[in-house]
Amino acid sequence: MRSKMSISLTLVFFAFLGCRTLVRCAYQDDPFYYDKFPDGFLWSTATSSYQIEGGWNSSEKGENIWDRFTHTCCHIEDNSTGDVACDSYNKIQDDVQLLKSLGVSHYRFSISWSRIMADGTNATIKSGGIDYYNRLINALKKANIEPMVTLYHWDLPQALQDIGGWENELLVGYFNEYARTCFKRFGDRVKLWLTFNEPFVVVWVGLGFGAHAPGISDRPGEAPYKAAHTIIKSHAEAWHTYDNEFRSTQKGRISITLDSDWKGPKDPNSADDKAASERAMQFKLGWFANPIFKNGDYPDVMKELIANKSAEEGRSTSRLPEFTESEKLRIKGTFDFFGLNHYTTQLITTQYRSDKKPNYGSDMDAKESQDPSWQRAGSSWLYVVPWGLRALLNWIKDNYGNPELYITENGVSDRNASLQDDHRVEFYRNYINNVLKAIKKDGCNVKGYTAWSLMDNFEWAAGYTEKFGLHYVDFSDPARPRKAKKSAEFYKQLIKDNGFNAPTSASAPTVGPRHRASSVLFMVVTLLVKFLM
Ligand code: GBH
Repeated sequence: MRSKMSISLTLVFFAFLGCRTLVRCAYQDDPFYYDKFPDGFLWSTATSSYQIEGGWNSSEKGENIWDRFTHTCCHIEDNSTGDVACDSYNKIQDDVQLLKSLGVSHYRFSISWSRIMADGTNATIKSGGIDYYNRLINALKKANIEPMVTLYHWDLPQALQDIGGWENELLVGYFNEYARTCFKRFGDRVKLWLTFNEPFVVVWVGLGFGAHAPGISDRPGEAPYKAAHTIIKSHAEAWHTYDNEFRSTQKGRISITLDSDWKGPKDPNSADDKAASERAMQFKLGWFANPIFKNGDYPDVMKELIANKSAEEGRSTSRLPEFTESEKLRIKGTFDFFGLNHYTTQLITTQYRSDKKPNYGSDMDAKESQDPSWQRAGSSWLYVVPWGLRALLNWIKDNYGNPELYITENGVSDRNASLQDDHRVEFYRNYINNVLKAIKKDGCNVKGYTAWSLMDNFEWAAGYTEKFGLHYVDFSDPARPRKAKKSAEFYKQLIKDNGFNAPTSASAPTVGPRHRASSVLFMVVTLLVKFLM
């Protein structure tokens, strides 16, 4: 009786106060939140080697899988290549100038493996490539910008693909040698490292359906699992190499960057949709995060579903490889923070496969769709759903013990050459506001944010048709001039303010004293109700 009364009392206050600090309302209904980010919050922007550098055969650089892929017809939408791209190989000063003007504290870029080791091994170390990254890192340090360096952003030396690529376990050793060389050569100045960028995309888009290099698509139920297995071990070994040989002197931190969409239940009130959403999250983010950030092994639901389907297909073993007990111990906890790339959201329902064809895509018994009201972008897969980022950050907090987290990519595309990119300003404003809410209202341990990308660049299979830049690049001009878009000005101001200043006009929605008073009142009542119950 008394508890029933307390519940109705609580409900009345929920209704009275609407979406307030202590009320769990739907993220999408939560109004814009004006506040600052915590002191020391890290602001960054990112690029990757193949997408910007060009100089594809300079300084004895070896061929990599993206050179091979783009030089072979017809994988790229506009038949373009990264041969010149933004010509960043010759434009260090220009790029650093853009970064200085933005006022970022950090710059995330990647090292091209085949620039450092032409065939991917110690036998072919190239001083020209090492020299390029030394000059870039020194220019950044001089400008007071901290480098955040990704070792592998998809451009595998072709010679290593020729022996089977990530499906060959020998790559664990080769990657470790490459990582060690980078720590040795650059670690005196680089204090933030990422082993892999988005291993999911490497194994699924590259080796599952083949839209990315090396373009393998004949075994979508096997190759991705096998390659992921090698990548997870490679990551773990490189982490241990840093931990054992470099951490005490270089005092940096190292992790991996995983990409994840938010895969929410289509009907949030349906238990079946919620279970499907959970499966989809575990099959995408959990595939890599569960071993590294949780227990050294794949998520239970993956092990179970893939084993069942493998048996159904008449196999004696699961298509999902197993880690040995000592491998699990070696993998578990190989992170110093959580690196996260995020762009978009899908709605998930259950769907069982109709055939017995082995395919990662149907192993999870889930189907995705989008809400028709969601705004589109220049990429067909990218729907603008700002609250999805907050939902995802909370899912990570709840599943992996609220690790320190850096958002290492977030951004939006268009197909315009316009500098008036208002839609991108809105995108950043709303996504970053959801990061702020995740920190301040939900207690997520987010330490930094990175905008993708510093400038328009080679967008993989889409070539130069999809643009993600804060800066416009004229790819028809051999000098590749860069120009700030409106979004660059917006990001610059946001960094300067370290958050969102409340609008001054009286009519604008604010988070003022009235809100604070109601929050306090609400807190008191909640405590009272809890006490009574
Ligand atoms: C990131 O991937 C990458 O890290 C970055 O290099 C890239 O430029 C940026 O996002 C923008 O895309 O259309 O079927 O070929 C984000 C994940 C992976 C999403 C590839 C789009 C294309 C699938 N992306 N995917 S398809």
